[in-house]
Amino acid sequence: MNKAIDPALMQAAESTGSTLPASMGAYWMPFTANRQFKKAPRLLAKSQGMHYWDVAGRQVLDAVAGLWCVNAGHARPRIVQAIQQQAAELDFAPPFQMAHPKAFELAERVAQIAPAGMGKVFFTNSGSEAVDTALKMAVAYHRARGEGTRTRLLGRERGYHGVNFGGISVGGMVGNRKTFGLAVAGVDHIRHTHDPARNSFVKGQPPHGADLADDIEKLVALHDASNIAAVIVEPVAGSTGVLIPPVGYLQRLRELCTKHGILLIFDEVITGFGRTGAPFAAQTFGVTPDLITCAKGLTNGCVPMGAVIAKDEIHDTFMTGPEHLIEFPHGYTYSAHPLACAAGLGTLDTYAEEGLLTRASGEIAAYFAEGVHSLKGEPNVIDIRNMGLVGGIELAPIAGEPTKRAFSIFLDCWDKGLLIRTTGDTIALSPPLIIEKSHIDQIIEILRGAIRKAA
Ligand code: PXG
Ligand code: PLP
Repeated sequence: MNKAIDPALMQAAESTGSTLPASMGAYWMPFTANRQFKKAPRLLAKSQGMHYWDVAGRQVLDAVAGLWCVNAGHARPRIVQAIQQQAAELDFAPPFQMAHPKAFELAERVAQIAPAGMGKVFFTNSGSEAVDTALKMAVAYHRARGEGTRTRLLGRERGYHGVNFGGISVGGMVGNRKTFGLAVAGVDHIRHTHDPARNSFVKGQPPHGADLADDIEKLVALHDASNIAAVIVEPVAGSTGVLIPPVGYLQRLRELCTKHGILLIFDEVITGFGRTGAPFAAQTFGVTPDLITCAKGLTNGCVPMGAVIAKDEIHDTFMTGPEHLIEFPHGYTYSAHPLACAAGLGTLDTYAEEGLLTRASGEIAAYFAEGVHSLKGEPNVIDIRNMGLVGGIELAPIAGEPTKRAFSIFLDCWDKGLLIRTTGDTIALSPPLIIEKSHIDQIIEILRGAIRKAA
């Protein structure tokens, strides 16, 4: 297919000085209905603060921080400058048996805001790579300490851990798994915590479901703890539709992992960098895992980067044996890329200067929660969930056509100048942490109209 751009869009773009591609045929788009999209493309041209502009010059309010990543808002000067300067100064540095100063600096800065005792940072280029790195680290750690039989991995139903083979194996979103064969062997899943019958329309953490963590005991009884390396969960599940952990659930997971010598991995790709009101959700919920995976907000989404943050003890376990040998045979060509490190430092400076990493625990989050929950009672709204600056609005699906209602709301919002995200029939909101009350009012008003229209 070598599809030309719609002439009307072409004309609108020309009037704003945007250059459109001559053809849309070659680009195979990720997680997109390619043929549908290319018939009516949504093309972005510019971003600033809380907004995007499309190629026709239309302003769009960004209620999802791009894709849960632009936590400090768009085109922030410190980050822009850092990237520009870095590109001119040192474009690439080989990461194996070589390094550059900013890699060490960024690792220190990340360790400073991580939970106490989690002082070691391994860089990747995405959340998916961070997840696969953490899973390999867990298995290798047990082997390094003489428990090489601990190779099994546990995930959770409805989990999203990126798209690489390790990530989809521990992940629990059937659409992302079912078409890709066997993937990684030796994986089991504990039950998810979504329980609308008992927990619907609860603000913040739902009261029921801590006992679901006890599924770990069942799997230990089945396989024996001596065969289990790690369990990975998102503290707040994002991609699957914003699932908030029940009161006591994460604490219970921690207890059981400690009891059985299983590593606890928090996948904080979405929750990391201030989304829940603290630098990491581990701090929001007062539960320290053994490994944290993160990405997105690490560089404000400006340059691809992810990381695994490890407990000192895990790192130190690898640092034995002859010093000339590579302790962890793993890494990416672009691990700790200079542009990403520069962007990360500019990002952390911006977060610190503006107090953004704790802003989602304050007044603005309370206002956001009120706004989101004010949609209760609108047609087809069957549940509303929130935490920090994350909101999930679940809709009753159109009979026999799941996802269609939510997607029609997405399209309607886009037409009205609002970018939201939908997954299944849940609308997810995760605005930049710089959001003000007037933006929240605007988001809720447009969304309310679109929900009514889709009834
Ligand atoms: N883990 C979690 C918890 C994530 O949310 C990843 C891993 C993978 O990160 P990368 O950088 O490889 O994409 C993510 C990514 C959505 C959506 O619609 C969310 C993500 C990705 C795509 C769509 O909510 N999160
Ligand atoms: N495939 C080939 C043939 C390679 O040489 C490399 C890296 O050198 C890779 C894959 C991995 O690429 P990356 O390090 O960017 O993940």
